[in-house]
Amino acid sequence: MKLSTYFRSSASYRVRIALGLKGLSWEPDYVNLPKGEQRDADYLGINPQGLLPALTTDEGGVLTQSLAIIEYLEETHPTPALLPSSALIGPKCGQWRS
Ligand SMILES: N[C@@H](CCC(=O)N[C@@H](CS)C(=O)NCC(=O)O)C(=O)O
Repeated sequence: MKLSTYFRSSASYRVRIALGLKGLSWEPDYVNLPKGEQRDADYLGINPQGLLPALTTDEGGVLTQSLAIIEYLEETHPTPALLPSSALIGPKCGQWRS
């Protein structure tokens, strides 16, 4: 899978943390935000919103929005789990999402 990312993008960093915790390998697609590369036609073809991150799956699907990408990673690679399975503690972690 390929992650469109930039080192100073906090939303991309969330996804990189999840990929790292799950031990998944990924190919970087570096998009330089200060240079405005997120508005280049090539990147708008991946994410018309012009925002990072975007994940291109091995099947060629594209996901945007860091939390949606993380949910996809959790669904497709459930181990190790990112959230505790406890009925109370799992949703408590969700309280921190924004
Ligand atoms: N809610 C989105 C936020 C995406 C976002 O705002 N990304 C920033 C970088 S952290 C971006 O691409 N900014 C480029 C711009 O505003 O032109 C997510 O979680 O993925």
